[in-house]
Amino acid sequence: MESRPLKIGIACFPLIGGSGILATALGSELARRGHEVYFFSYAQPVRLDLPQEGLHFHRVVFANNALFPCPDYTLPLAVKMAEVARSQRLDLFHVHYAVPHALAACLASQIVGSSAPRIVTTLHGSDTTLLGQDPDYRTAIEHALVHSDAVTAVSESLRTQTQETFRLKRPIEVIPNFFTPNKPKRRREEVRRDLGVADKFLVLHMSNLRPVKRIDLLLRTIAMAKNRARLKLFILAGDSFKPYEPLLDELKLRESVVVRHNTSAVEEYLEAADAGLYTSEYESFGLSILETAFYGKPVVAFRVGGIPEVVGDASLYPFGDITAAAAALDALVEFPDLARELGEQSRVRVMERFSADRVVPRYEALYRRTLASR
Ligand code: GMT
Repeated sequence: MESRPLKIGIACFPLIGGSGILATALGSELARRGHEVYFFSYAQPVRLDLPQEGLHFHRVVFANNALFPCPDYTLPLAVKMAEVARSQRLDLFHVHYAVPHALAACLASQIVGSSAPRIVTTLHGSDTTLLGQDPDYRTAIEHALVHSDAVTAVSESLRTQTQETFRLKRPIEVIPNFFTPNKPKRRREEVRRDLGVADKFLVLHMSNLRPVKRIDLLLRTIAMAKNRARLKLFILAGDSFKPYEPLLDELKLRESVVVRHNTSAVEEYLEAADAGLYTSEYESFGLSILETAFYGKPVVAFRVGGIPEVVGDASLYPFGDITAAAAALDALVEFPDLARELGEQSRVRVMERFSADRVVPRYEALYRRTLASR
């Protein structure tokens, strides 16, 4: 198969959130492998380090024409993608989420005409789990999936759910997320001192705090732990923690919880932690869980969505069983050697399955297959 470097347009959300983080990491890896990568988004993705050879960023400005009562994103995105596809002769668009990115790619492709880039769409979850249930969006998502040249899902669980939701005839390939740990800039002891955790057992939670993350269950799990006085929950929040302040007081957890906001340098906190706690009611994959495991920290979580595919089944509990989750945390606090051993097992597992070297070539192979079938 031809192996010339490719010109790839990536459309993603720029926010702290797994899909944007994955798309950004993928773009960087592809550029490092010699491809030219063009990002499209309304802001520079949080972990996109520019300048890097082979990486380009095209900002999309929301259209706020006085003729229309509300701003529009999909049209300006499609136009920008079409312009760059023409001027740079892009081979393909790799879009993260059907709405709005694959739809914009479909429109861009129609604008460009016969030399249009191929479209690879990666599903991260909400196209299927949320918008797929909404009649206002469902048809649009189906259209985008049918008109993509290839569709991938980040877990087997999401693939199954997508096939059931949309009854698609087309194949969906599972290509899981990957992660490359960075070396922390500060030492573990320094970070722990800064967080005021001293010799406490540091339990990390990283998320955007959306309702699906069930922060109520996260706090209640800590409140149930027998060893609550010996641990600290550190929440790295991608959004405001304000809605959960009353529950913090109700559960008398002020002393047990530290919250920090919007940081892209997660590695030093991952290194400083002793374990991870995730209480989502659904995760198509759970990129934060993968990141936690990559730093050798044991993860306590519920057995939902794609999480068992990431960390295996052993340390997972039925959704909502905070008694079991709290008992698991207690055991880790009481037996720190066990915590380290479980963390190490988890690290070996994820390194084998979810390193960039394992996963990125699968995307490259898919791109080449898709182009070959033109
Ligand atoms: O839920 C989030 O944290 C954000 C969301 C996103 O769009 O970034 O995450 C989704 O995509 C990630 C990357 O594939 C997955 O790791 C998350 O599990 C998925 N979130 C949900 O399924 C709720």
